[in-house]
Amino acid sequence: MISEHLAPTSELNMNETSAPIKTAKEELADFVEIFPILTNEILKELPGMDMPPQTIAWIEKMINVNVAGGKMNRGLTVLHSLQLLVEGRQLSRSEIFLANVLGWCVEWLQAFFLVADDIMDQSITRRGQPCWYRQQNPISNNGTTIGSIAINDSFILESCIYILIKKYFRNEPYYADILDIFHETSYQTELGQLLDLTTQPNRGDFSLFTLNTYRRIVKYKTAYYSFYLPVALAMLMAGINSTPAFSTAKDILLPMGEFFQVQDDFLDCYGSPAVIGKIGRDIEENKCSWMICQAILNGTPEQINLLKKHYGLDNPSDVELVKKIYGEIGLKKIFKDYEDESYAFLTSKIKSVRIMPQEVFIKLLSKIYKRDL
Ligand code: DMA
Ligand code: MG
Ligand code: MG
Ligand code: MG
Repeated sequence: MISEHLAPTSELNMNETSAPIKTAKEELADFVEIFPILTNEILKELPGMDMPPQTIAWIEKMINVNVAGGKMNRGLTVLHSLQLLVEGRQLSRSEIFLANVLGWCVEWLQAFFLVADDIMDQSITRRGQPCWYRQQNPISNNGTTIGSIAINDSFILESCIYILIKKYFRNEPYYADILDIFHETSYQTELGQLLDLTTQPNRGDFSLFTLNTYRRIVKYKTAYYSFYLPVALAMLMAGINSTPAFSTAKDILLPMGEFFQVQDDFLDCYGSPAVIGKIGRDIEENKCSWMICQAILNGTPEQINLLKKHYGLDNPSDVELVKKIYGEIGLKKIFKDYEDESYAFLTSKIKSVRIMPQEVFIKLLSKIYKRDL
């Protein structure tokens, strides 16, 4: 068992990371390498459950399309955090493998949410290809799409998490804790998606588009699963069981997740689809995005009235007008200032951490600061 670290860490230094045991490239290769092993764990149960070959092929394709091919930041964070939590001690091969299995479970969880999110957001592309629900149904002989079968596929992706956790962690002392945290995080994310989807229906009514509403949405829909979950899993693996350590982690990782979703909203408007792999739809979908909240806070009454008329319409000329007003209000500059402020805020918060290595948080922040995808 890895002992819980509670000693003060050295002065924060952005250029100083603990000696890498493997290069980032090798770490990524290790992570990617186990994906087919995990997929096979899922698939090999299916013949014994009397599933026909075409069903098994469906699930294989569905997993490959939706779980693989992302940035894998969330997945890699489990190993990176565990490595920093044990402070210099070299992890065993089996610890590395298990951390990466949990990392892939986070990626599976993300796939489960994204397949459903793209249906609910009526999105077009994801990771540079049509969203799963828009892809050709491989079984159909008349060109129909996967469509609403994707709803059930998202449930299957969720179930895979528990098959994998059971297979690899059943005998670990923290088995129940990781089950709990996956269940709790799923619920939090689902609540976030509900908040997101229920601020969307009343076009032309900006009364819900406030920063307070926004912050609640993104804490639940993004921050818990994307930032708190991977680090908390590493903490559980490291044998940390003090409530204050988890509270400290949450206190930093939830604001970091909020910052990440603000970037996502900015990129939805100004990111390049070729780079981010998805086509923005927040304006068309009348989303309570950070962009519209800031436009309302910074625009003139005339600009806000124009936005009320044109925001939330699935029509290129309305979208263009909204973006023109965003330009007039100077949202790019407002975002840049926000990014700098958030970075300073998070860095100073991290500097006050004593209960666990600050590097866990610095590493994550450095992965997302000034990202363009
Ligand atoms: C993402 O919100 C939240 C979840 C739970 C997937 P989003 O719809 O802004 O994400 P994306 O821009 O990737 O569709
Ligand atoms: Mg979406
Ligand atoms: Mg969404
Ligand atoms: Mg988005």
